[in-house]
Amino acid sequence: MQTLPTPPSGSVQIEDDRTGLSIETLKRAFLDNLFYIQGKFPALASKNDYYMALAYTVRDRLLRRWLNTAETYTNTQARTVCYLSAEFLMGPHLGNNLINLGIYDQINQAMTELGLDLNELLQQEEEPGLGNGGLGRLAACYLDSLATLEIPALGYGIRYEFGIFDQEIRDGWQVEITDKWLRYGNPWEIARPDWAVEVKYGGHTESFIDEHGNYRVRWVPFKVVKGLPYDTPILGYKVNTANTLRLWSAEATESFDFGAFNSGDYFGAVHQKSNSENISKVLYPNDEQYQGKVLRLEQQMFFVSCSLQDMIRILQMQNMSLEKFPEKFSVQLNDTHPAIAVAELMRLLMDEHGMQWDNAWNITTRTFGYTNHTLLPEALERWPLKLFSELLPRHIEIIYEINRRFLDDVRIKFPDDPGRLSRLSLIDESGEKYVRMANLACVGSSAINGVAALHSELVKQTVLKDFYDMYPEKFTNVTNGVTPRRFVVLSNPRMTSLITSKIGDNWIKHLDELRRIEQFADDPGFRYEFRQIKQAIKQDLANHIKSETDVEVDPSSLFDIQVKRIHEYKRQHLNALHIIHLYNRIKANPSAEITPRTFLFGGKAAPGYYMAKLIIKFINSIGEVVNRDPDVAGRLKVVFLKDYNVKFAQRVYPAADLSEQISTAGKEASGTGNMKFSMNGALTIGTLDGANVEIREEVGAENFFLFGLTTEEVAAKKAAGYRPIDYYESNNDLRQVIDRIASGFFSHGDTGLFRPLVDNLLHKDEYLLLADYQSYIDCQEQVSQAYRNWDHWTRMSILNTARMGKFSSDRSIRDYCQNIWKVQPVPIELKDYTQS
Ligand code: H53
Repeated sequence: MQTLPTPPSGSVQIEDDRTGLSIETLKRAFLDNLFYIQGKFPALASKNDYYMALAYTVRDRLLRRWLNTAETYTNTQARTVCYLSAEFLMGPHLGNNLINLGIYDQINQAMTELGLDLNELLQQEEEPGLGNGGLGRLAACYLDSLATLEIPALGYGIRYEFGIFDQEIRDGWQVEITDKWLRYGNPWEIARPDWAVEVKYGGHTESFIDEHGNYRVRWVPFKVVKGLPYDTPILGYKVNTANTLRLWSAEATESFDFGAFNSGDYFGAVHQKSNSENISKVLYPNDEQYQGKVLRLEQQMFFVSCSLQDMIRILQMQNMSLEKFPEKFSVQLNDTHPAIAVAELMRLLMDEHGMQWDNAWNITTRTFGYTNHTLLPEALERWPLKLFSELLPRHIEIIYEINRRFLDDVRIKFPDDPGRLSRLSLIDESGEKYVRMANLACVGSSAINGVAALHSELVKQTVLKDFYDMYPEKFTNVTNGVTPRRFVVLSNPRMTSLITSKIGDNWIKHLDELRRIEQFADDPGFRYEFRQIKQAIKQDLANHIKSETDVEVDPSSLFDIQVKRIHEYKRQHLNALHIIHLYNRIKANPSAEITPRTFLFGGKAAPGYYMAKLIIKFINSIGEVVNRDPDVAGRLKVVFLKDYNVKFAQRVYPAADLSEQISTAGKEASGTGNMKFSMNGALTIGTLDGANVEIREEVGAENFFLFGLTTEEVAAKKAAGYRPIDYYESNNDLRQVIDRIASGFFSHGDTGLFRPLVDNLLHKDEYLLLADYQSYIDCQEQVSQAYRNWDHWTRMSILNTARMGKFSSDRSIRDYCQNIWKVQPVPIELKDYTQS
């Protein structure tokens, strides 16, 4: 290693190798980390060694901000947001940290000078896939915005050893591969064994009278698991705030049961250990599908209890009384997954800290807010009472008491209404008994919100109607948002430079300022550059597709993209019907005028969701036929891109011309992919569902392709007895599409393969594909026509980007801070530890 020159005393400031930002210092620090952390020198180093050395170099530059932040929060006893979420879908950290630190260019330069390619090193990072889809990614965007807005915040979740599975496609089918993301180590986290806590399960409770004559309960558990926190710094954009994502990993309380070990039961001794560690082993891979597995409830209890105990520790460390809990912390429940927190906080306050019920309840209800993310009945969590009581015997007692008092309040407000009482009860007693987690969350929170304007209205009218009648003042809306740092600046550097060259870079923190590029929408030079950039990005994606799938796609064709979890309500198969419609048109008349299109799909299906997996096979099978039919002459290409994740999403959004947001109205709570596409200049084809409604309002109806039934129309159609077969029989074109599938044309003559899909569409069609079919096809025809006028298309595209300010997650977080959390920014000053 190079030795540092000694400066003449007092005259030269040496840049510290762990904080300095000059190219020379960065290079030196990088080589130092390669040597001392990876134990390699350049001749021996792998790409991963280089990635790790760079990650540590960047992490060093975060640490001062992180520690300054922690110190400031402690000294000021700052009010803090705690975001409780079973999922955090963070995506790769390196690129984002470079952007937020403002050192992307310096690092790029330093790597180039060392003969390395920064892009290659960025690709090397194994992303932490600790989430399924929208809900987990939203949590990650919110952490970015909380830090950027200098709001004291902690994200609390689970450090799954295996995140969302990697998806392979074999013979057109999805195959799941274990995600071993920790295999090469995780440079972004720091373990904090000092702050480990214990979580109890099972056993029984005993009551006793304490020395003050109070009735108390003692819980004698069957097993105790240790929760070990791992912290990851979350730096805001160009601020000194670095908040913490604290993820809990489960361990046995004793690595070995020495009793069993000494008596010769080696297996039994190790078994207890591995049993405990199972709790944080793997993320459940279902999105919006409740899974009544005991391990899942163990996971929920695990991270919730660890996190609440951690908050109490923080409070005590700051010499604050427990009474101050709701002033110190605002705790947000991300869906019902952490809803057990309501009972657990009650238990901690009463059983562990000797508080009386009324006081504990007052503290609890002032602490929590609950966000609802879905109306789908299959996603609503309800635990079989027996399973719940066996695992959490103390919590069920507390829930009964909450329920008893709550139902008394209901009786006062709504006398003689037994139906209402049974719907509102925390226990479902209509058949087999269940604990209703949404009801627990509603009773125990002071605020309840949906995630888009339409969704929040539907929440009040449908799933939580009785709660709305009971507590109308608790209900609000916070429309979702996404971070422009990751999804514009990092994903789309070319568009970022173009915009910044015109209006400066203030928009990155104040996305409303993007409006200022509206004035260039009619400037031919600007339009030209905007379009050139899109073309270049499409070319890059085309190259990637070629290398991944060997399919050649035309970068000047319309890139029509649908990437998201595969689910029937999201209607990837409606998109597929449109492809077959176009294909049939070509087959009927090979010289038909067809706007060339590349259809791109990506997304994972829950491993147990048969229909979703069949839809993947269906899309791949269509691609197989269409991509090689000489009549098509390359005008249509269909590609399913495997293993859609955050890293890949960042390449995809900027390359889209058309964004498919085609869920049945009333089913998609918000959607956030819709926002990421539009910010990057894609036009949307969509229904009046979720945040599409608000996106259309913002970008203007003339810059949005709308089709399909409204929520009310969907409900009316179903109420009137929807018969999909009527659409099949009365629409020739639709009939030809369905018949083509049923004939085995896309399945090598096998008429059985896609029969479940066809039968479902003809005889059930829960998501009304056939009812929306013609409207969708007509709308797609308008898209094709519009794309022929590139200049006008580009204008619409620019206006989409310019008008997306509302959908920055900074705006969402401001809404939460003002209306729900009541928390203020705490700016962080940089203190130089190296001098002290
Ligand atoms: O949450 C997103 C929404 C999206 C909704 C999604 C979601 C999950 O990913 C998982 C469970 C759940 O209840 C909801 O489907 O519409 O945009 C963030 O709010």
